Amino acid sequence: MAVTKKKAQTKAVPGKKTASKGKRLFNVAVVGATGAVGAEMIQILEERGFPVNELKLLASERSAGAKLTFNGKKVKVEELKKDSFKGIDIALFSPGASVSAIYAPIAAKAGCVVIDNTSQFRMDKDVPLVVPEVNPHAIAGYKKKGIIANPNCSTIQMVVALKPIHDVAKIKRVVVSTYQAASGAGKEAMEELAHQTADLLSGRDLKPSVFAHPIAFNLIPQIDSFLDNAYTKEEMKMVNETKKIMEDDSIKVTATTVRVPVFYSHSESVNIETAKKIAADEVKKILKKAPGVKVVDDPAKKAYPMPIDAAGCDETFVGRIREDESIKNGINMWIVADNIRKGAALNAVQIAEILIEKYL
Ligand code: NAP
Ligand code: 3JN
Repeated sequence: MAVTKKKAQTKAVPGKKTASKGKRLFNVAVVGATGAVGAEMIQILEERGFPVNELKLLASERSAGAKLTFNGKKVKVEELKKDSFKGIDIALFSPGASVSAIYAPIAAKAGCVVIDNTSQFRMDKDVPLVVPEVNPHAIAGYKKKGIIANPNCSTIQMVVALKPIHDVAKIKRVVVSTYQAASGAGKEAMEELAHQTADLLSGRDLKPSVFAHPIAFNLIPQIDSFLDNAYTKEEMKMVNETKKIMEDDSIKVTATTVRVPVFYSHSESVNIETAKKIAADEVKKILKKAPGVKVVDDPAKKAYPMPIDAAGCDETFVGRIREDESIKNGINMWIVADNIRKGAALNAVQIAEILIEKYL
């Protein structure tokens, strides 16, 4: 498949990176192991030396028997069943919300801690919604249901950049437009983009299947389904999840989410209005010190974050930082991150790292 993804870099992102001798090992299950997010979870567990004893790979009956590689060894994929979680300490879930709705509580009841990548539990008041750079303390709340929720990818990269600014200048309002990669819609969506690109250049008819419209050489201003208020679910996820993670219901957020013909990395144009005046240079200074953030902002050198540079990286890249001259206290910026890594799999593994270090 015609994807561009660099070798993963694992710098500047908080959390434990290597297991040292004598440390406890954990039995880990990856649910949705054959998907775009699941495959990245397996890779990140390996890259960061997560202290795994047994790795259990679970998917639907379609994939049962397939073999995936972890730490140089082949591991057989098993069909997800009610008794899949016996002896498991941590389960990383990404099989879709309807499957998590059934199996995450079963896994939690079997005694493991679930870190769920779907939207199923994100707004549940008894389930912490965590971005380690922003609200790691919230992980403590996992004990109520045995479940920790991973936010939506578009929310994660935005709050990593906004929280350090909020702490200094208090953000009153956020206006965000996203440019979301095809990988956010799963591995079949990436194949659709690749095939449509070839078909279009070869003069063949396009047959949309995952997306409602052709994605090659196009933009689709709809991600997920529409709600009664004319926003999409993806847009309202950004609104509601931002308030919960930042622990501030007063922040006003409005979003427009757009699918673009890019394989990896979501980009976001973000405008903020702050209570306290903050200059662009001060924002740059704050973000240069912020955990998990890399500032790429040198207009003279045409340096700004781009999806092809962020793919395969762990950091959230921020650039085009400038004052919004149309209002008193406004800042514009451009935020890019690998949606499958920081937007999903890496964030989940970082949560697991804090969990074993502080709570298990
Ligand atoms: P994907 O590439 O389509 O993979 C889906 C995975 O779920 C596959 O492993 C699939 O197994 C498995 N699965 C599907 N139905 C199942 C069932 N009934 N029982 C067990 N496993 C089942 O999708 P993806 O991109 O990895 O995303 C999966 C989910 O992760 C999404 O639906 C979403 O909830 C979440 N997600 C979250 C973010 C985020 O923003 N944090 C980003 C992307 C995705 P088979 O191969 O056997 O079909
Ligand atoms: O489209 C994207 O770029 C991100 C998609 C995330 C997603 C896709 C299908 C179902 C989600 C999510 O994480 O919110 C869900 C879901 O769990 O509802």
